[in-house]
Amino acid sequence: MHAMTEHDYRCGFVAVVGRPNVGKSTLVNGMVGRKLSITSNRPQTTRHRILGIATSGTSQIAFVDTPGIHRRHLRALNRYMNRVASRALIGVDLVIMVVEASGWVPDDDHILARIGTERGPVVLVLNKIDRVKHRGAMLPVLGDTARRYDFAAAVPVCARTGENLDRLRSVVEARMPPGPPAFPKEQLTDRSEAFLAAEIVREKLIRRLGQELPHRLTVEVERFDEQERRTVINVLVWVERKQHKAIVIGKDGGRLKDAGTAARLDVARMLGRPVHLEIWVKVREGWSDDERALRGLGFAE
Ligand SMILES: Nc1nc2c(ncn2[C@@H]2O[C@H](COP(=O)(O)OP(=O)(O)O)[C@@H](O)[C@H]2O)c(=O)[nH]1
Ligand SMILES: [Mg+2]
Repeated sequence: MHAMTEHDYRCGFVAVVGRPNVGKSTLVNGMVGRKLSITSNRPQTTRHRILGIATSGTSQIAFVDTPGIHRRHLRALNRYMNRVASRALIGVDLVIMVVEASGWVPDDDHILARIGTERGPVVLVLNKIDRVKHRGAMLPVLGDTARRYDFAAAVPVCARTGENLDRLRSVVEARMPPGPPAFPKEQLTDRSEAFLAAEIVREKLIRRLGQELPHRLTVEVERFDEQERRTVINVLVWVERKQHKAIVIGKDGGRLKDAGTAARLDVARMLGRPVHLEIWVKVREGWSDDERALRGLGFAE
């Protein structure tokens, strides 16, 4: 047996790509073992590039969570998200492409085409195996995907429960370049606590809204104040129309209150201390198709 030396350590960057809703953010959270990136079955849940850093005794792997690539309704916000998703591929050591285990769909071809061929190995993750009735049903899907691209590996997982993520970790780790850790070992992300808190507020709201409004809503931290006993956070929720504001607030303020309570509990758990959270909903007409408004709201590359 030989002792682990500095030369055996591996460190690298992995971009996680795929069409919207396949479970990219759930997967990154699972690999890090902490919820960093918000998830929902609504469109545009992930809008920014978010690093999830998984450090072990043998490796440090920085997973780059990305927005899904959008092909329709290209407002300024969608174009921003597409740029973020494309740039996330630059300089990574490996790409994880996530598809649903139930089978390849035409939009997956579009993602594959955007990955290109000069990005190093591409590992295919077949997610949501919990929805596949029996394992035998996976065989034709695996055969089909193998014909589409020379994937370095294909790993079926359930990101939601963590099933088979160990296997994925070793498949990825084996392909990371040797090198010392790039981040301190306790660092889990490149994002601030204020950013993560605002994202949690957005998650709680969009999970309580229909399919359309989540596009039209964004969050901004106005105050993040670490006091002696608690952290005081003020969040602004921006919508595009008066009617949207009424929907977000809900009857007798019920929806906002409910989302606020859920968000406060999650943020307090994340920070490990009590949180006082206030949320205001404001209208800013057309913010999602206005480059300048977007930059002011934190959509800057
Ligand atoms: N059944 C099932 N649902 C999952 C799994 N992974 C993610 N989901 C759900 O799929 C939806 C989209 O997940 P998300 O991580 O936000 O997808 P993203 O848009 O690719 O980042 C959410 O409702 C998740 O809870 C899984 O392994 N099984
Ligand atoms: Mg996501």
